Amino acid sequence: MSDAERTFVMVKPDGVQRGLIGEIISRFEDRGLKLVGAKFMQISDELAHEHYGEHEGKPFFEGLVDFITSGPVMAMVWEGQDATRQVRTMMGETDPAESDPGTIRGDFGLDLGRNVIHGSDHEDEGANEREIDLFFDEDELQDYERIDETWLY
Ligand code: RTP
Ligand code: MG
Repeated sequence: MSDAERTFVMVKPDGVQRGLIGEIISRFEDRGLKLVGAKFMQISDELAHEHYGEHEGKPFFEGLVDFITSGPVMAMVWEGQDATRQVRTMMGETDPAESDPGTIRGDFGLDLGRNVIHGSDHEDEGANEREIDLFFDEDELQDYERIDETWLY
């Protein structure tokens, strides 16, 4: 694989409560992306502020922090060619109303503030690595080959 990349993905509290973890993992597995890290966890107030730091000061920021800390999330790292962009395409737009059917937000979301999933921004250089570092220690990420990799690349 020429440009293998790792990206950070998280099923948000609404996705967990609605029982969408398995569905979302299946979509990434089916696409050929490889799961290299996963953690079912509660985000602290401090971690939420750090993770969404780019939005600090915006009118929706405090609501966003309250929401992302309101229940457990499924934090994950997925690997594959151009993984950050692939995941963002599969997620749809920030606003579910603008997301095409077939995308995760287009299939499962209705509201901008309850949009089921987070993925690293592919237009923000290095956001994927920053977010992976924020949520995972190096020894929590697995190096292995998936048996179908020969046929994916
Ligand atoms: P995320 O970071 O959660 O994956 O979402 P995103 O990249 O698609 O969108 P971003 O611009 O990073 O915004 C982060 C989250 O803040 C909420 N939001 N509310 N105008 C608003 O009320 C507004 N804008 C953004 C969304 O829930 C979005 O996912
Ligand atoms: Mg974002």
